[in-house]
Amino acid sequence: MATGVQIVHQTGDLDDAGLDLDNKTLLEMYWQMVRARRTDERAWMLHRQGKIAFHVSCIGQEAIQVGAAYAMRRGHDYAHLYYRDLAFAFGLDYTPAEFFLGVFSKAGEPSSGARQMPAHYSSYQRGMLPASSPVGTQVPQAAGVALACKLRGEDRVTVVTLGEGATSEGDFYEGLNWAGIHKLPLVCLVENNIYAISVPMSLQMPVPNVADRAPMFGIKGVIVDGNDVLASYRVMSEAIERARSGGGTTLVEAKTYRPTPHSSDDDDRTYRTREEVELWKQRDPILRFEAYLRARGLLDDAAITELEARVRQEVDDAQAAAIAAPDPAPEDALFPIFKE
Ligand SMILES: Cc1ncc(C[n+]2csc(CCOP(=O)(O)OP(=O)(O)O)c2C)c(N)n1
Ligand SMILES: [Mg+2]
Repeated sequence: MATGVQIVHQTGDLDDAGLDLDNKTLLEMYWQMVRARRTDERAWMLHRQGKIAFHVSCIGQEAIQVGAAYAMRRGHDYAHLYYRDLAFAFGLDYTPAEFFLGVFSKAGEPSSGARQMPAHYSSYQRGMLPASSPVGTQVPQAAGVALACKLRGEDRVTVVTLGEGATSEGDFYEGLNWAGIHKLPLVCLVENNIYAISVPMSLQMPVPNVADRAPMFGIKGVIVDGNDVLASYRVMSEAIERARSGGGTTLVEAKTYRPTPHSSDDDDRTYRTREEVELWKQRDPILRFEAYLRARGLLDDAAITELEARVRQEVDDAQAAAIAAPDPAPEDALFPIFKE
């Protein structure tokens, strides 16, 4: 297989040429992005009201996440997500109701029974592998899952995600080295939002692109505009198809940005200018997809008003249900982590 780095798409108008997405699916993807955005905004509000302890945001990164989720065979392929992947999780059928159980740490929370911090998206039924807090550890774990699929002769692909800062960890190198040697059915998606909390990318690596490292693992590297949902879908579909058909691992780098602070514990005014944040807000992935759908005649003001009302109702209901839900029972704290 040819290795090297391919730059597929730069910031610009969205383009659907050759994509297998019908109108219904396009509108569903838009809904998923708006649903994640409104859920996320509600979490920020609840935090500022002192009602929840912590939030880490997906805002600004919805396009690559929804594009990637829809490129997967959902329910068949495996996903090893990281904390910023709320929109990705929704794309894999995770719900706002489950998200709010997490931020309120209530019984029935599906990822870990509310034992972990929020945003550790996991779901056995949906093939979402258990998330760990140390960044980067998911890469060798996902490589192991991909190896197991290969040894069993299954046609399942594993998609693992992380931030560009997490690629400074040894786990990233070990996992992708293994994936390259064994031509694993793995897609490693790096959501490059330029910052690892306060540390800019230039202090994490001396190369301009994360994907520049792909050739050293003997795998293909691809760079995509991660704020363009259609380009993201296209690149992820190709990488997943390559993995499924025996072509091995791809390192996909999605260029994106988080306009919010790193988490509810961060003050981003200490390390970046407001002008920079405003510039990226003009490349907002939802606004860009909306412009495309309007130009295609698939969306208008009335449809947006209806969709926003529907999303708001779901978010309101999910929040209310989580507040009303019981706390986990104290005796459940250690089980099933330790066997009785
Ligand atoms: C091994 C390890 N070191 C440090 C941390 C603390 N930490 C949590 S998130 C984060 C920044 C990660 O940045 P990046 O990978 O770029 O992802 P982003 O948050 O920007 O999406 C750090 C340093 C951690 N969780 N694990
Ligand atoms: Mg980052």
